[in-house]
Amino acid sequence: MKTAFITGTTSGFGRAFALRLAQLGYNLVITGRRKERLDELSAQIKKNFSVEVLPLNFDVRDKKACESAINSLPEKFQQIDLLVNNAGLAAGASPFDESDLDDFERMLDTNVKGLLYITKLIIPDMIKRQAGHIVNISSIAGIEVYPNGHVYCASKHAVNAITKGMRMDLVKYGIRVSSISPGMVETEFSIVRYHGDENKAKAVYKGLVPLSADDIADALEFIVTRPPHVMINDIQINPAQQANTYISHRK
Ligand code: NDP
Ligand code: 8X3
Repeated sequence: MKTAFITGTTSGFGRAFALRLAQLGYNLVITGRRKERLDELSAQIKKNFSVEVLPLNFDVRDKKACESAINSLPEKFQQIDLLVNNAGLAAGASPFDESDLDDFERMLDTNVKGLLYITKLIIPDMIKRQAGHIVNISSIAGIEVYPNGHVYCASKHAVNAITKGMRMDLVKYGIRVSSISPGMVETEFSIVRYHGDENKAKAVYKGLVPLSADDIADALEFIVTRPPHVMINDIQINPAQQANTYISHRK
């Protein structure tokens, strides 16, 4: 049985990935900061699927916490076959000059540095085994910059550069590196982005049918179920009513 390590499973894509990978028969290490949600997801997976689940509660911005979580994995979870770097956020959507430096740091520390901490800790074993698959969750924001997107877009452009660089440097070890680049998906993403303002969050999806976390789990399933000789580099996926980061057809 294969084991997957997923960051950010307390909500949105990460939760949908955990349920989908459990359905595909993966043992799971599920992670995030909100412990009650991790415990609830763990119980749900154990009840419905015959897989092993290890919930690990830590902040990906905390390098020491990442080290102690990964370096103390119980033996049966030590061989990670699939790493899904999903934990991330946008904080704020104001013009650059009106935005908050703390928000910039939260995004860069989570979306970029957190991904680096986790990946560096997980790859030594993949290199030893000359096998493994890393899927980084990027965004349409990694492809195009949009007004008021500045640092969030920068963080996802960084994810894309890191993904391409990792692919070049890890190919010799038989490690596949993929990414998923979605447009608008209704999760808790916009609630977090607007600092808890649910009305502003709802307005993001007004007049269109956004993607769901399950649509993104479909993309992940496609990537991880290809035969070993196939590497999907990136899947770009938008709602049908969204052409790019700033052109949407709203009804
Ligand atoms: P959600 O807000 O629903 O989920 C985000 C997840 O990331 C939560 O489980 C959260 O867990 C976790 N997370 C955030 N910060 C940290 C942290 N410091 N340490 C550990 N875990 C953290 O958003 P989505 O599911 O939509 O987002 C998932 C990924 O998809 C992100 O990288 C996002 O940028 C990307 N994305 C989202 C799109 C969208 O439209 N929704 C489109 C394109 C990409 P907790 O708070 O419990 O720690
Ligand atoms: C989230 C999608 O368009 O808000 O990454 O940047 S978008």
